[in-house]
Amino acid sequence: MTTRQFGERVLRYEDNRLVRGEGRYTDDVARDGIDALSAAVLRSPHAHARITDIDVTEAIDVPGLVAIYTYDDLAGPLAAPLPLLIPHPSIIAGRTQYALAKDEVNYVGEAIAFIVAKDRYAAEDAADKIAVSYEFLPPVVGLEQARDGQLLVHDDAPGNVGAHFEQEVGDVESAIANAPHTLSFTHAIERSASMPLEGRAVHARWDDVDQSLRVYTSTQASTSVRAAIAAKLGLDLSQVEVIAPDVGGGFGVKIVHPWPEELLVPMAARMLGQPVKFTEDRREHFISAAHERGQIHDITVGFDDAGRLLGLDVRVWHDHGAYMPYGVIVPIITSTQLLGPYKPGAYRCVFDSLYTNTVIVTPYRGAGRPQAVYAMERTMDRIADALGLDRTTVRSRNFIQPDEFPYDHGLIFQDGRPLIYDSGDYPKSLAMLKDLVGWDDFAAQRRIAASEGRIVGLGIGCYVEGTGVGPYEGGHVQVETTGKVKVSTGLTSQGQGHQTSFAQIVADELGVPLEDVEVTTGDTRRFPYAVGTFASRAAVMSGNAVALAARAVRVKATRIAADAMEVDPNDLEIVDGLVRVKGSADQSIALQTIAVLSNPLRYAFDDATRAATQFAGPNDPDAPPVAAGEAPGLEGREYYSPIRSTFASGMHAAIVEIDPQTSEITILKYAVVHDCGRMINPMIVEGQIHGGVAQGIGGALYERMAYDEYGQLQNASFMDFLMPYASEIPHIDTAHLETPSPLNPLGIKGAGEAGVIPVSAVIASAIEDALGVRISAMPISPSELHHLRAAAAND
Ligand code: MCN
Repeated sequence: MTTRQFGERVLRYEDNRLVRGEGRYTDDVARDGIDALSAAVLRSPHAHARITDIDVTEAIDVPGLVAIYTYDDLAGPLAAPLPLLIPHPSIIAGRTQYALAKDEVNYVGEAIAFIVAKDRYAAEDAADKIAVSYEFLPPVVGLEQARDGQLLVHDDAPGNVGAHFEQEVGDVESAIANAPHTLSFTHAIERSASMPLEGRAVHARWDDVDQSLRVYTSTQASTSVRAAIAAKLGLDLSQVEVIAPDVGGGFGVKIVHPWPEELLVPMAARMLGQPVKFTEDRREHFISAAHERGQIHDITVGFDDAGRLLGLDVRVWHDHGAYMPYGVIVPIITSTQLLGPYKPGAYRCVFDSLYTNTVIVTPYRGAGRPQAVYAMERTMDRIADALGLDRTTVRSRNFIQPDEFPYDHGLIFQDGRPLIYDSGDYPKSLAMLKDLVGWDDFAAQRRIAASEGRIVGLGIGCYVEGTGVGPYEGGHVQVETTGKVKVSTGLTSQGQGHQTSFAQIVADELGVPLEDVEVTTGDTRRFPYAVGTFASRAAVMSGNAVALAARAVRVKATRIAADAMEVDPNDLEIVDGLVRVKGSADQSIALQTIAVLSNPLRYAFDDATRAATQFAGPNDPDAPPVAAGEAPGLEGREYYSPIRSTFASGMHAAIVEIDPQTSEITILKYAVVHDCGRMINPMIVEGQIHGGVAQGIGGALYERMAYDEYGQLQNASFMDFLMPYASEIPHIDTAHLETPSPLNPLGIKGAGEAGVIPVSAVIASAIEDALGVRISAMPISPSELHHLRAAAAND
């Protein structure tokens, strides 16, 4: 009997190959027989300068050099700036960079020249010999300087404001003016970045006979990269194939499409008629990929004696670096998703998105939500402090209740649609979390710890997260004549376990064993139309699409089987890979046989399959015909488009210990309650959450981009940019609540970003609880905490 796979803790079958070192990443593609030329990029050493001259005279003599490209070599659409991917009415001055700097550079790391040589050594030697003359301009570094507006990044962005946005629900000013209690404070979060193990990499080959490009790239969105390459190189889509082979992590940074290198490598491959590849090094990743998180939030809140919100006024200052390829998606998410599980009374959010002479900002796992949750949850803690209430009491008094769904905040979401929560049970999540972390027993634990001279604190953070954003994703399911089921979907995997979870869905829909299902992602040859992997959308979007495609296959299989067995299709069921008359194991026909029957040519020519199908070929009068208008083959292709996003939610709590002497922060316990609707694979969901929490701990305690006043990144290596090791990550207790989404057939909500979202809020809450200090900026290091304690002691 085939067991049900949906909801099972199935081991990820893609991992076996990867942990054996048998993964095939973009940089490995060059080993396929033909040696690729190697590319290096000459990057700006200055944060802000005009380029007055580029002299390649000395570089062209470097042995092994093949070509040097600068802006002047870019032709047609490639000479125009890169696209602004998500336009938005709030954008006042939307600047994007050129594939190679035209006449100015706006951050250290901006690409100036693209050098192709027989190997990377020669390419870098030649890059060293290119002489660029600059006229220096003063850089704008950090939000304070950008806000000040004395110096400008771009002349056409006065005050460095790239975008300004306001949303208001109710009358915030009078709500706050009439509130019995008000508080005002500022919270800031510093810049950080995703650090996938595999950096960006591109490999391209031009086929002169077919006049076509094949591009391998380490991306989260191969179909979008394909569209960008075709548009920028003036090719038809049908002339470009983009394949994301194994991708060693993305975490958001690889959604950007296209990176300059994703255009320059194919351009060079086409011009030179030879394969070309580029693989960035870690320093390049720091200084020329993307960052996120840098925001300041000024908050004023009005509330009643019970701690209920009456009005919330939030002013956000967002640092989006030198350009805005993704528009204002990050601050829009902050401003619309800040409310989390709460009813705010009146709400106003105003943001300014500011240019600085630093690396561009694009969504990084969580995308604006860690900042939003940090601002909101710190507000909740302050209200609790002000009224002397338990922090969970204040939260629960403001929760949207289970009978209030669908809940409409009256806000417009980043996709231009109303922000409506579909389902959830926040009071139940909180009750589960309190049990899991031992909230009510903590006072006793604290007393025991104090008697031992130890300082401990308990923190909490709650969030709601829009997931599964549209517009669409597709799935293709085909039963092969071998009986194997091939599934493909266009979005790309970077380690999320899509192969296993999509196989689980299809195995159930077709009643076949899991091991017979093989899933391909991220290959435009297999599936040309797709959007990409971001915004925790794959499970909702492609999960439902492959389910719909499998259902289409089931309908077709049932029709063919009904014809072959001369029964009513309504009397048939699919069990264990057989289409059979309900309840009768004797009258059945294997899916594999149906796959053969669905292609009449095949059984006309092949004795073995004729024997298996018991028909003498398509001319056999008893053979089931292919229905008029029906395509041959046992396959289905379907697309899924959601009405709107579905809202996952969760609550985290942590117990921290602070070293009385050194102020070192140790996380003793971490607890998560998470609701992503129906889970396809709870083990994968937990893996996603645990990875996210680890990333969040990095953001809360260690990771920051340390720019100096000249716009030089001082910690652009793993020696200096601190990431937590396994030794810093505690055991994470996880419990699940499943409130199915009513918006999609499988009832799924996304899970891929959830873990990271509330961690800074939780850790700040726990440290404040331990020490009674106020934390207004994250991340926080032991030395910063030490100074805070000293300042508090002197007050
Ligand atoms: N899942 C499930 N049941 C659910 C929801 C999800 O079993 N109800 C499973 C899915 O089938 C999938 C995984 O959990 O295998 C994550 O699904 P989903 O929430 O749809 O997220 P995506 O697959 O769209 O992944 C994107 C998300 C984002 S936005 C970032 S950033 C991120 C992340 O996932 N980057 C990652 N997780 C990552 N994990 C790894 N290893 N590497 C990255 O780069």
